[in-house]
Amino acid sequence: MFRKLTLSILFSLLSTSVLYAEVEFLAEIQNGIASFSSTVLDGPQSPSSKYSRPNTHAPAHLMGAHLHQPNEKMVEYKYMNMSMSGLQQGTDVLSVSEIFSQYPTLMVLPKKMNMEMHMMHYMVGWKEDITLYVMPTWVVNTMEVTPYMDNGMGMKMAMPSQRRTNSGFGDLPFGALWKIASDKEKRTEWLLNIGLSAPTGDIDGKTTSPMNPSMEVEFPYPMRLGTGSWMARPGITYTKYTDDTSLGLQLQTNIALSTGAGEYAASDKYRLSGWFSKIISDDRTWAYTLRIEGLWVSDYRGVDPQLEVMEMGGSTMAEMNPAANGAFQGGRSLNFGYGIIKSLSDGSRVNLEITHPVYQNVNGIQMGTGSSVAVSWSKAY
Ligand SMILES: [Cu+2]
Repeated sequence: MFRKLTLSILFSLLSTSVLYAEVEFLAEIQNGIASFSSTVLDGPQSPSSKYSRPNTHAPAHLMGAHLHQPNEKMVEYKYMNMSMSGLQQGTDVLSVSEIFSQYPTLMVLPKKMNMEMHMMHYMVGWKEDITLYVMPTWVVNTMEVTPYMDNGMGMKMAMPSQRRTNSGFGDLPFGALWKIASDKEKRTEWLLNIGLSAPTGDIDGKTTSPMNPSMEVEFPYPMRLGTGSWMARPGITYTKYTDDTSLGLQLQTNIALSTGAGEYAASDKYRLSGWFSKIISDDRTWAYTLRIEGLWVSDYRGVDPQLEVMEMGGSTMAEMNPAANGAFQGGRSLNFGYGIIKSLSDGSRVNLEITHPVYQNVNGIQMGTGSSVAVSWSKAY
């Protein structure tokens, strides 16, 4: 009885003191963070409070690199356009005859492709160190393909190229950005992105077969609007600020959690970015950004039976069109990015970045990636 009483008194004393310590600790951290954020985000030499410092935002292709104060919201419209053309294997650009000698069953070759995304990015500060976000995306994919006909003597003749477009809502990324560490003196912070994407993008869209206009076939993998699976999108970002510059390092991933409704899982993606940004105008409203990016993309897991099992005239779609082959989707690339960020007088920002590959190594036969543009307008309120 006595022991029980002592224990319960001890326990309640302990928990009270722990609770107190915790409250004090939290208050201290939050004060620290508040003063840190105001120094970091507005900068000691801001010309006027109506302009925000341009380079607290990452280059335009990235997200998940900044937080908002509790109850502060941000809306952003972002447009991205990526082009692809040419055909390569590994790092080599191949001619059509080289491709046919290696893959005699192919009948359709992609010529060029354009992937456009219109994104509405909404962020809201929830707690001092947690910001929530959601990013509905409208996707427009356009591909030009060239069908080939056998001339009966083992030669393939090119037919006129055809263009296909597939557009609609893509997958839905959402999640939380959590500041796990920050240093007021050194003006650094670490953000964790606890992100997911819901498979809201259509993967069953149909088009007419390039070889037979009276036949309907499903779009090949790169033309689909979504991945078909729930994706985990964990990321981690480190940033460091000085009065004029910011430095960032980010690992952002996109990993299929399971094979989705289409019986396949789309590529897992790992993107490692390092960037440098500097304010370049006296009024502190212009900044440039320089970025280097390493991208690693896996092939698809599993296969869509419509593309890789079902035969049409003795061949599957995957045997006739490299874009329908799940083993021809991955690769590695190294990209450079150049951008500018401009703060406007209403507190909003315009952010533009152009990237281009300096090295790319694709799995199987794929189009080479050309330049990519991302431009956004964002405003916090
Ligand atoms: Cu934001």
